[in-house]
Amino acid sequence: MEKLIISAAICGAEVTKEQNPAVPYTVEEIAREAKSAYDAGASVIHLHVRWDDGTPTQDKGRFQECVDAIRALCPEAIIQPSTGGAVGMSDLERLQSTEIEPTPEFATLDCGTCNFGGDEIFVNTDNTVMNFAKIMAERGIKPELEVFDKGMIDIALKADRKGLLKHPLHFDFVLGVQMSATVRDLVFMAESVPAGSTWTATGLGKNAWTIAAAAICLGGHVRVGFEDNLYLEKGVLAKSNGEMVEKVAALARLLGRPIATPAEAREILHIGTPKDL
Ligand code: KMH
Ligand code: ZN
Repeated sequence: MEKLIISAAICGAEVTKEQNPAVPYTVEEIAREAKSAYDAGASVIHLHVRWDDGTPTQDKGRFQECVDAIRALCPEAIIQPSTGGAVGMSDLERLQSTEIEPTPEFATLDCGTCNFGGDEIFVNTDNTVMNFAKIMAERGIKPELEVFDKGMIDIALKADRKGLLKHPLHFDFVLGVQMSATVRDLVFMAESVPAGSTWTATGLGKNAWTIAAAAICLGGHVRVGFEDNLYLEKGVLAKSNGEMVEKVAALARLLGRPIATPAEAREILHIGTPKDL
């Protein structure tokens, strides 16, 4: 089995300091959270950014500042900007995170529209998905194919048939938003991607830990962090993203699966180093 890549989704666009005071907003807080995750074993930092008051933004300048601050503290980390942003943002606004320097090695590509709770809908039409895939291919950015249900795997495969994706494909199964987050669902998703693909799994809320353990056993990779879950265990707020990454690393140690360094993660994911870009 490959070594385990741990991704830390340190901030997200939706969670707030009212829910957990450790959720980062400022550039310094975002860099601090990235470092806590990196030091605990995360090789990928999935990045959203905020203005100082917590408002989510895809502003290119703010992304640049946050990426530079993270890079200064975590020189080898694979920084993965979100192109999803927050519900309601335009495609042009969302794509700004891919325009920073150097060009990101890795970024998310959301592969369909989904219900986001209450009246919220996260809109990704087929045209948006194909357009984002094309732009990322032109910029040499490896997409992490964010799939919230099986239909989104099929939309990603449509982009693949159009020649917009390079193999091996890499998926992130985001379970617990639109599709439920059970081990059966995870196995179904893992069996639905093309042979040779790599995948990460994310379980929302309390499902973070069962999904992490199952992904470790199944040979997938794991994402945790404040974007997806605020609690270390029932009733106990996590004090940092690092605490959550450390819990995944402990599970992996118990289950005998070594953790990938950033260099090993780049090899597993078939992405270049920042110097190559
Ligand atoms: N915040 C969600 C609306 C991504 O990062 O690509 C979108 C999201 C997915 O988090
Ligand atoms: Zn995200």
